[in-house]
Amino acid sequence: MADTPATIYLKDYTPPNCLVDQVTLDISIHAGFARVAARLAMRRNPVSAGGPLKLDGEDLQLESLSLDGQPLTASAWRLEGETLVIDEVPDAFVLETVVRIDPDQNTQLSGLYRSKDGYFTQCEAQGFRRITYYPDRPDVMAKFVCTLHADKASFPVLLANGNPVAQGDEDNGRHWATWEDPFAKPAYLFACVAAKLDMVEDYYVTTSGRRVRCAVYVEPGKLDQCDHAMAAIKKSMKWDEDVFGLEMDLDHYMIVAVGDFNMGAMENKGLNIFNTKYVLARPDTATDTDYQNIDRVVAHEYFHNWTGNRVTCRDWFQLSLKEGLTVFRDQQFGMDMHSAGVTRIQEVRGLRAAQFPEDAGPMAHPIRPASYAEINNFYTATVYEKGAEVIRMIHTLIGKQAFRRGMDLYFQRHDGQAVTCEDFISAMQDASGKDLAQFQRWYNQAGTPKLVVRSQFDAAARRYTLEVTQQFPATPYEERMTKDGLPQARGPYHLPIVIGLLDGEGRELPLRLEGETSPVGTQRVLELREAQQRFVFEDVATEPVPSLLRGFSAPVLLDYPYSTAQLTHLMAYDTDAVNRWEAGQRLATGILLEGVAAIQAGKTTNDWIPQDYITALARLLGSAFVEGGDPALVAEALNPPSENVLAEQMEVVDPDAIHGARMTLLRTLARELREAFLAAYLELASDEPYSPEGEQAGRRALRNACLSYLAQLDEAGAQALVVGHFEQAGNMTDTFAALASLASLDIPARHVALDSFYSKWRDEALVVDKWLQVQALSRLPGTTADVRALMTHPAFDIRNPNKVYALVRAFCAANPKHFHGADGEGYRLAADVILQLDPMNPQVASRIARCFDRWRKFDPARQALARQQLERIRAASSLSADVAEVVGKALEA
Ligand code: B3K
Ligand code: ZN
Repeated sequence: MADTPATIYLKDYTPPNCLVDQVTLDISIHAGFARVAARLAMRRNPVSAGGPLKLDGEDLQLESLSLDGQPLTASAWRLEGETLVIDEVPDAFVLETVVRIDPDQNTQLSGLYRSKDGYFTQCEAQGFRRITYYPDRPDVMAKFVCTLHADKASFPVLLANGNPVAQGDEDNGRHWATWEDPFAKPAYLFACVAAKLDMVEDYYVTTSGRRVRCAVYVEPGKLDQCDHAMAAIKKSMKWDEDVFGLEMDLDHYMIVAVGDFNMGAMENKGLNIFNTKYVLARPDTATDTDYQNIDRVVAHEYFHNWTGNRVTCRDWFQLSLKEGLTVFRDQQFGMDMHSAGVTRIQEVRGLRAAQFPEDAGPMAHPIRPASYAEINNFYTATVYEKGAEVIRMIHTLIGKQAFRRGMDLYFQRHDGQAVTCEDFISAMQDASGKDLAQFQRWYNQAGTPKLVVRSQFDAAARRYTLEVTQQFPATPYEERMTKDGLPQARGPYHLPIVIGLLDGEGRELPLRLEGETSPVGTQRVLELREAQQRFVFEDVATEPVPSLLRGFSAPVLLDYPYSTAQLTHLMAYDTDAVNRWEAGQRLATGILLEGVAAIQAGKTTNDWIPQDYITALARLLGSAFVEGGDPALVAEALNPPSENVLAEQMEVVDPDAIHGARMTLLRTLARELREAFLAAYLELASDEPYSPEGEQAGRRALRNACLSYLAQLDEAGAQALVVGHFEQAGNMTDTFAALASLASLDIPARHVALDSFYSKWRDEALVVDKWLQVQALSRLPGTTADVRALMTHPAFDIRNPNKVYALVRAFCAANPKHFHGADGEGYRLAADVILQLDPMNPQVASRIARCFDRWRKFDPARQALARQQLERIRAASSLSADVAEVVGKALEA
């Protein structure tokens, strides 16, 4: 059995005892190995307690070691595990090392590794130690100069952070290039590339007149897929100047796309490295969603240049300092660039699908955890998405202008530093005058709080009262911390409840709170601080319908006893797009849970679907076509909560009943609203030239939503419509929508479509991923076996993270009917992949392992099957810390 990985605690943080001022790297790449010579100009840290110099290293072969020009004698240094320890160092010194590494065999994709077109790096969080010995921690910030050497014909492009300073040819057909980064940075932001790539460049002139060269490097032959990413860079640069007054600080801003990459992208200073998925796009290869994701990821990485790079994290516990804030910034950018309502709805959907289950499961942690075993396991929905919600709450509580002043103050105080979440909060508090002491609980408490809201209407006194109670039960995180002797204090949260009240005609009421002399607008931010708090509205003539948590103003569960009539009222009249959508989701959830109960009771009818709901959806669909209608919002509203989100609502999850109820609802709606869906489908057809932007994409989203309803009809005519849509599609959005529907239909056209799609796109890796994904998500019986078979198809490669995500993670995370199949085959498949992948790429293996998180929510038979697989994984010899932590916590919780 694998060892339990050691736990690292925030409380144990101590400042580094030595600092690095200057790093001079010389990386020479050869077939089968690379040699890295590092010269570190170091000095003792005046604020540290002293002690030996310790340098992190991983998979390095040390060839030479010298201090101030003198080779170190054997007794002067030692290896403790893989850490290089030197007991005696002077106050200031130069340490030189030469190591040999093997990038060709680096399947972890952390450090320097080989991909199809050359060599690339990924250093966050702790990959730099796989390149050279170094104090690999974010609070050590140094200036870097990097020289690369490689074969010129095979790897004509040599890049590193900062500015190119010199280059030349050398013997044996090799060449070299030196890059210098003028900004001090932590090692996790180091990057270099030696590859054969095509490049497109453009210029952006900043407000202060800096001419920035923007370049996108991609696999040869793919320059026709770079326009959107390039436009996104320039849009992001402009937006950050306009909204936050933040300018690009370098002369070169480069994005390099690579097909083998563990995550989305990486914000290395001036040299971002991206998964191809977030760069390459052409109308026939990428969907509208892909285009939007590219905008967002490009913006995210660019925004990190200030929130993350200029001001970085003191230690990895502070990860949300840069990630939560940067996600918040890319979300604001998304809301400014696309429909604000739809953007926000998609975020809320994502939060419920990924973060709420995480907060309710064995890996629950606060946005700033106080301990971890493997930091790579904490690049989570909690740190990122809940982290962004926490920043958003500050924005709501103090207002846009004070938030901007807080950002300015944060940069004024901390530019060039590695800081903590408290430093950010202090800047916000000092700039706004708002006391944020209690608010900091969001950084330290795990779990999704629940707000229980009850209302009373006193007609005689014309008074409407909302009584809010907060619940925040302890999670396995708090239990674990208590066991570790670090009990975490818990208390009520400080949060904003954005609210409006609607009267019987759907009008917004002017809001006058108790103690105020006149109403202040029709929408208010109520500040909740107490475990129980009451808000009293005066001058209310008739009982209103409350629109609570508008814009999803806090990441909480809301318990308010809405009646069906109130929900349909909100769906029709709420001025807040998120709450209009939310009302529909609530209504659908209630109905679907009744359907689940009916199926569990052995009923096969659909009489649990109220006619009112069908009428409400018909009205909703119609609203897309009236003046001012928003087809994209309607498309969102037509999509009921996913099976996974419904599962979170159940005490014991019944994946078959949930699937059955949801499918019955979709089929019933398809039958009842057939004519409306068909009319909308025809009306929304367009022969405009493709653009991924705004209105056109919204119309496509609604048209494809109608198509997917029609595809539920077990009728030749409807199926022919889907096949026709596939055959005539003029862009990947339409092609993919039709293919996704066909993948769940047991008709000959399914195979014809899948085959023709594959033969057309077999050489376009990202499109092949889509082909794998639609099959992984199929509802058809036999899907688990199909996924297993696809794992041996030439299109699949377990060493490529995108392939694993497209096929295996899609199956495990988004096909609950089959992943949780009663025969246990889904669990076995996942475990097989985790065990095979862990020795190659623990980060990706660990992400698949997270799919077991909710295993205890299922019935005893499924629990037994899941436990069997979890135990089987845990029993493997030499399991990575990544997988060991996830599986260990899943079994312990
Ligand atoms: N900061 C990187 C994440 C790197 C994760 C390494 N395991 C991407 C991002 O959030 O922008
Ligand atoms: Zn980030």
